[in-house]
This record gives sequence, structure tokens and C-alpha cells, in this order.
Amino acid sequence: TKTIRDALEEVIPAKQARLKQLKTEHGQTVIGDIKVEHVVGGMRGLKAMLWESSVLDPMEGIRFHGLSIPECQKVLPAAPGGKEIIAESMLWLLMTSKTPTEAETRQLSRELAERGELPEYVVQLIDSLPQSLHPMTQLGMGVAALNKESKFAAAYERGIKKTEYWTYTLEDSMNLLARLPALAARIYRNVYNPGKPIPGVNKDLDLVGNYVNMLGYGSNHDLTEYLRLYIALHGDHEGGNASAHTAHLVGSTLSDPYLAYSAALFALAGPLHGLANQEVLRWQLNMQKEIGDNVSHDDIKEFLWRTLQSGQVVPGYGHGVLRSPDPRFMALQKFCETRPELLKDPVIQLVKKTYDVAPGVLKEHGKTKNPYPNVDAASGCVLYHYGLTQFKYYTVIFGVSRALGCLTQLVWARALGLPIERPKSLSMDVIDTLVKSP
Ligand code: FCX
Repeated sequence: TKTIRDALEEVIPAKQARLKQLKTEHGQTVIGDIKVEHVVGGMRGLKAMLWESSVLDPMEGIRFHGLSIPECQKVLPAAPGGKEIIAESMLWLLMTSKTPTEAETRQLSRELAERGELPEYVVQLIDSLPQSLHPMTQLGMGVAALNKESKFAAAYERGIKKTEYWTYTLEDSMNLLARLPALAARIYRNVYNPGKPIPGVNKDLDLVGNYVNMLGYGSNHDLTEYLRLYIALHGDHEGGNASAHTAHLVGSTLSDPYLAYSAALFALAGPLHGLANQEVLRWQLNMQKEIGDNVSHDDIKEFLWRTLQSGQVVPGYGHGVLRSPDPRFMALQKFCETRPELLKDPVIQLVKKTYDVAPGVLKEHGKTKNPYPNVDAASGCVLYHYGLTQFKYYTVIFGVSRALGCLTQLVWARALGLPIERPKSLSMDVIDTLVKSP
């Protein structure tokens, strides 16, 4: 059976040739304008970055190498005994642009499991951190510390050719992906169940199967399936979002994958980005506390207006690119719709009811360009239902997932020889001059 590295070796030369051709034939072709609003508006919509694994359409949402979420759900192999996409089949697709066979998926699971144990010094580091340190801070620290083992950094120090960069980047990426579950599970154990034994990595399980097992929920098949889907769907959301862009920027300096991904995690830890899933649940539970279980649509409307009038954002709604309900939100809602026990859960019902009224309220409020839910609106309530109630931990799960896309891009950036990022910044004086005589 082919390994992921074999599959990459097959596809890299054609992509390299295609990029070379693009540069020589179209290096000077104009594909967009830069307006002052881009310079002062967070570069929203500016087409200025190469990212192969996924593209986000404002109306349709994300496609992974051209495949929509329902298409991925049809063709990507699940775990033995499961139905949902798993991290390995998504990783294979992202990396190679091909759909893996069942055998390739299983082999990738085994390869990751074999690399999955944490080095002892990282265990000691994580165990020494205060229990009250936010789980995302701990995750970023643990990932950065893993760079002691970086094959890329060691090879670079020894002196290697540029054409070899991607192979060491892949090696580091695989080790990092493999170790994220043990790292993330150790953080969970230390913060919420100190002293509880953690099972070792089971070589026969997929990445998320092992993660759930190490979190202590291995016997819950439905939660395992939910997290498989969750982690596959959060894996990549094109390149411009803050975490993906951070990994790409830091990686472009030839910082190794551990450092680049650790930086990405600290971008993910912001409330406008990945931390929103923690915020959503806190906000929905506050709503429940204030107005009780039997909530009407009018009650929710009133609560939404109170949030907006106090100057806060409605967490889980709005998006930098999307202009319709996020298909990741829809896929997670669909997971609930097939399980009657989930539909009966008051918090899940509240999320659904909020979706019925929030777009109308946000439209009337008139500020956000996208009044629809993003993935964070739905992701936490199912975890809560299954007993994973510590919502400060939720962004860590997002962090385990986002590595799929960020590390894929690092491998490709090195395979394609992409340069260090260095956009031009302008002062207001310079903008004034340019505006007068463009
Ligand atoms: N509630 C209230 N106001 C909102 C809003 C929301 N959910 N979303 C956007 N707005 C406001 C903005 O704050 C901005 O106000 P301002 O003009 O006073 O600064 C205005 O609407 C225009 O913003 P817009 O262009 O629509 O959105 P941006 O691209 O600037 O920001 C995010 C996009 C996602 C940051 C924004 O919609 C937001 O804050 N949402 C809530 C937090 C959230 O759910 N984040 C997760 C996003 C994502 F899925 C992820 O990264 O995980």
C-alpha cells in the first residue's frame, strides 16, 4: 500500500511545473485591484496568497480540492465501524488532492499511531503548568516545545538542498499531527481530572479514536463519531483565516512546523476566531439561565438585541468571507437531526432556535455583512450533550483539527519553494500621497 509520502512524491512534480508556468506566463497579469479599504480593512477579499488544499466560496462555503462537504462525506473512508469522515482521509485528500482508498487510510492511521506518544520532556513541561492556565496557551506551549525534535531544523542546521525541504517538513508534520491527541488529552486530564490515568496510544485506532480514548470518552461511540466529523470539517478553511495565515507566514521564514503551528494556535485562541466556539456555549448557557428551558423565539430575539445593544458581537454568527449559512454548521446540525436523543437536548434546541431568529435580528441590526451562523455556532452544544462540558477546552479540539490544513500547506509551500512573506505596508502620509497621484 502506498504511503502518504509516496502519494505526494507522485503529485509534486506536476504542481511544481504548473507553478513555474504560471510565473513565467502570467507573472505580470493583473487579477485584482488594491484599494485603500484593503489597506485599512484587514485586507478583506484581497487576492494575495497561494493555497491549494481548499477554496472558500462566499455562497457555497468550503470545497476541499473541489469537493463539497457532502461530496467528501460520500467518498472519504470512515473508521472501521463508523460512518463519518476521519482526520486521516481528510489529511490524505488535502495533501495529495486524491481520495484515499480504505487501505491507504488504514495505513495512515497506523503510521500516525506509531508516532503518537509524547516525549517525556513535553509530558513534564505540561504537567508543570498551572491548572488555571488556559488550555489553548498550554497547547501552543506544548507544540512549540516539540520543536526540540524537529527533523527540519536539524537538517537545516546540517545543511540541506532546497529541494529536500519538503521531505523534512512532512516528517515533522506527521510527528506533530500524531502527537497532538496525546498532548491535547494530557492538557484536558491535568486541567479537569488531575491524576486520572491516561491510556496509551492504541495502534489499531484512528487518530480521533485515540484522542477520544485518551480524553476518557472512548466508550462513547456517538461522541467519537461526532469528533471525527468535527475534526475533519475544521481541518482547513482556505489560507487567509488568521490561524492558517499565521502558520503560513511563520513557516515562510523556514521556522520549523512546530513553531509555525504553535503561532497559528495563538491566532486561533482569539475570540473573533477559534475561541468563538467557547464563547458561543457560554452565551447560549447564559441565555438559558436567564430565560429558562422553555424559550420562545421572541425571548431569543430579545436576548439577541440585549447582546447587540451592550456592544458585544453575537458569537458564532458572521464571517470574513462567507455570505450564507456555513455548510460546516449545516453538517453538524445534520448529525443532530439523525439522533433523536440529541434533538431532545435543551441546549441543542436552543442553538437551533437561535438559528431560526438570529439572521433576521442581525439583518435588522444592519452591521454584519453576513448574518448567518458559522461553524462555531453549532460545534460546542453536541460536545456539551455528551458530557464534555468544559467549554474552555473546546478551542483545543479546533486546534487539533486545524493542523491538518496548516501542515499540509507548510509541506506544499516548501515543495513549491514559496518565498518568505513580505507585503508592503504604508503610512497614512504615503496613502495620502498615493491617493493624490495614484
Ligand atoms: N454580531 C454583532 N456584530 C457583528 C457580528 C456579529 N456576529 N459580526 C460582524 N459584526 C459587526 C462587526 O463587528 C463590524 O462592526 P464595526 O463596523 O462596528 O467594526 C461590522 O459588523 C462589519 O463586520 P463584517 O465585515 O461583517 O465582519 P468581519 O469580516 O469584520 O468579521 C467576524 C468577521 C467573524 C470576526 C465577525 O463576524 C464576528 O466578530 N463574529 C462573531 C465571532 C465569531 O463567531 N467568530 C468565529 C468566526 C469563524 F467561524 C472562525 O474563525 O472560527
